[in-house]
Amino acid sequence: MPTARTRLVTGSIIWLLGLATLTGLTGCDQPPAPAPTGGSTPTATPPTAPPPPPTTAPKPPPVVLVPITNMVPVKAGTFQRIKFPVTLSRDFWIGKYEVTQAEFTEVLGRNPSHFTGDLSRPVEKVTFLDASNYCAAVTVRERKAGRLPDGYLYRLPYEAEWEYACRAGGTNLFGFGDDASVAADYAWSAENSDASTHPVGQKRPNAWGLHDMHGNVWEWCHDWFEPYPPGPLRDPTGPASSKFKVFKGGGWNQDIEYARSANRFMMAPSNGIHFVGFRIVLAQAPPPANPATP
Ligand SMILES: [Ca+2]
Repeated sequence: MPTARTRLVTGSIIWLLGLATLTGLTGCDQPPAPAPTGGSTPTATPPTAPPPPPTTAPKPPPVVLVPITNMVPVKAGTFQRIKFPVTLSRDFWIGKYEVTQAEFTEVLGRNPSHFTGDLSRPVEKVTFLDASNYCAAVTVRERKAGRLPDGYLYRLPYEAEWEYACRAGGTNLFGFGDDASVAADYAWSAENSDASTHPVGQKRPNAWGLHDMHGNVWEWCHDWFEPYPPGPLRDPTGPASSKFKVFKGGGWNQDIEYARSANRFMMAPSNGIHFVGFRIVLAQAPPPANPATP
């Protein structure tokens, strides 16, 4: 029979076990329940979207060179100028015709010519500066139009380029040979011009397809005028400075003998006269260096 003391001890043990159960003290290896946070309901965190790729402007398509109408490609090469060879190391383009009054007027908005009435005549009474400004304006226009890549430009021909194109591979006095009696087929000169310019391209072209290289109007070149350096030249661009600029090719006002490929004349760059015009070149820029020897 349990005694009263035994019943008291047994009852206390049962009471303590019940208390432990109610207060959660059922084992030290159970992790504590997480404490509620502010009473709010936990929510799932949405997955983070990957950052967008860095935005870069689309690359513009490369500019493809599109020469203006009537530019004739000329291959690099060598020609004989008096005693010495002159080498042009890079291809270029040159105008098939002298620049017309229509072209000049369209680009610069004025026509300085003496012989009016037909805009297909070559422009004349242009100063060297007028001619250079025309080339610069065409360069800007073509660049804006996306037809002229960086590194190319329109400009006046260097004297060596002009003579090389005029000779068209020949070694004669004229691009058409040495026989001046056939000159009337190729050139407007004092003998047949009736003291006037004529619309460009009416005479036969030279072997490279260029018209009026002899006659009609003389043509401004880029170079300052000085005697040529004695010796072979490679890509000559003329002296650094002088009083006068070169013009070439003869014109309506003078006999055909003055239109020889090698002949040259000169005038101050600020002067314009009614027998001097120009044609243009398209080439890589900057211009080639000017070493004294190849
Ligand atoms: Ca001419």
